[in-house]
Amino acid sequence: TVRVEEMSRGGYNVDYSLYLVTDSTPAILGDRDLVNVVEASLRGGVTVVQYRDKTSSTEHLISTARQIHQVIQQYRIPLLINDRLDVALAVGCEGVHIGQDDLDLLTARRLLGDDAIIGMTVSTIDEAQKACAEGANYLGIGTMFSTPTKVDTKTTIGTAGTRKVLEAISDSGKDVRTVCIGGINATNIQRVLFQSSAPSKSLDGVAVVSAIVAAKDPEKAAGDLLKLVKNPPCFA
Ligand code: TZP
Ligand code: MG
Repeated sequence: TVRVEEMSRGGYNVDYSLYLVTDSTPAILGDRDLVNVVEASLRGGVTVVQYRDKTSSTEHLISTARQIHQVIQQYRIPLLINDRLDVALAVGCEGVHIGQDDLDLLTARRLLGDDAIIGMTVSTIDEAQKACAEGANYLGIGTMFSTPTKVDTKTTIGTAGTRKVLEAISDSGKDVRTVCIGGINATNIQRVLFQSSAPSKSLDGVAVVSAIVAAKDPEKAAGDLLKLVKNPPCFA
């Protein structure tokens, strides 16, 4: 597999501005083809893709991840797999995203190696500090707002909670990247970025599912979101 230079060393140079998390359920994907939707979002400008599919067979996960990886390499951006290290290893993609209930970070690092990108979902300061100490490359902080996309969310932390997590990790001494996730769309994305960022540490980007995957035109949706992330307004 070709690991482009920008993605080595745990993805140090990865642009996290607009992080797409996929969803294959009919409620969000509809009857469209996931690989086509991902391709459209790449043309629109997403900067990271996480393949997240909680229901398909291992065989389907591996074949879909291979197809996405094939496409994404032309854009020189990373493909990460949700939960499934076995799928990431089988495909030879750039890394994984794990949650608090998945395989632990130190084990994931041992299995995937130093060059892999390993991200973790955190919703509290304790979880964030632990993930930093254990060498997460980035944190997915959330759930920001309640969202029909993930109904098993226990707590929503809002912009104030996200900001507290950012403040707490700003002195961890680790160069960890951060994105927020949950209920973020074109209407609230700029306010979310502005209100969540602490003086000592800003978010590096925003992760979305339905704002792109459920959009009528995923390419345009991604392009519009990217513009909003890259052109922060002045709220003062
Ligand atoms: N983790 C926390 S919220 C969420 C995940 C995977 C889903 C976010 O979906 P959406 O459609 O962007 O609100
Ligand atoms: Mg998980």
